[in-house]
Amino acid sequence: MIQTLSVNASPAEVVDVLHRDGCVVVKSLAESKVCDLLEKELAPYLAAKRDEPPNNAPYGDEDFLPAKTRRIVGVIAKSRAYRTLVTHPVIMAVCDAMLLPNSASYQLCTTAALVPDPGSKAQALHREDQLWNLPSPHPVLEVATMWAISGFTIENGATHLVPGSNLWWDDRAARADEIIPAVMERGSLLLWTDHVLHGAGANRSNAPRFGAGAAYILGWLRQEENQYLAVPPELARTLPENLQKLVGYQLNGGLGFAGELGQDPIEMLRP
Ligand SMILES: O=C(O)CCC(=O)C(=O)O
Repeated sequence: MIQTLSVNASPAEVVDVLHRDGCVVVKSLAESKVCDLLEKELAPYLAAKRDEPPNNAPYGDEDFLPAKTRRIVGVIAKSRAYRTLVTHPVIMAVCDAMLLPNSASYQLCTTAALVPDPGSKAQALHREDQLWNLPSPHPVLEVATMWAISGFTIENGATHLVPGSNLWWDDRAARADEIIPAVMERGSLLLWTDHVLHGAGANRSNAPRFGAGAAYILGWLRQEENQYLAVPPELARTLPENLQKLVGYQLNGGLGFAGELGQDPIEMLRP
């Protein structure tokens, strides 16, 4: 099963479950008005996606990018509500505990709205750490998150996860009975670590499933989404400092200087 914690759970409890199972749900963490605003802000982008392949006919048949699943990236630039969600104090505390032991800082890896429409197939199970292809076991490289902006149900394609697969060798395949849907109410948060097998479920309902994802990685890894182009300095200057840092405008030890040798890039954002 996927453990579900109450809104009052401490970050330490979340971290304990993540170390044990590799995944956990925290109930009702986002205010309804933040979910409403996110839907409103992303509505035009999602509407435009309906007209693009592979969402329009003829449908593709990709295992990793199933047809009829709309994806919006570069979400920091597109939604103020999303900026609130990605800096939620519970996520920051979990990332502090799970990522800072192996890096001086952490940063965003990807930002996405993930909307499987009715009729979308299940995504192939995969692991986030496949991006870097490091031999396992390795330290936790990434904490991934998914906010339920709609409810997540068995019917509408709740994310499938394999609890405990964070501790498996790469070649152990999941049995069908080990794959569990992360059923959660609107406003809840799913978190998982990089070695956990997971993927979007099939949407057999008659309404879209709406998830807002963000992944956080060690400060010395290459980001999957190029955040400096997704959030260029003109936009970054308008953001709070904690978000500027998460985007990547910070030093990680000796890495990432700009302007002068060793200079913290965040100084380039100051007037
Ligand atoms: O949408 C989901 O439930 C999971 C998506 C995912 O894991 C991915 O696209 O990498």
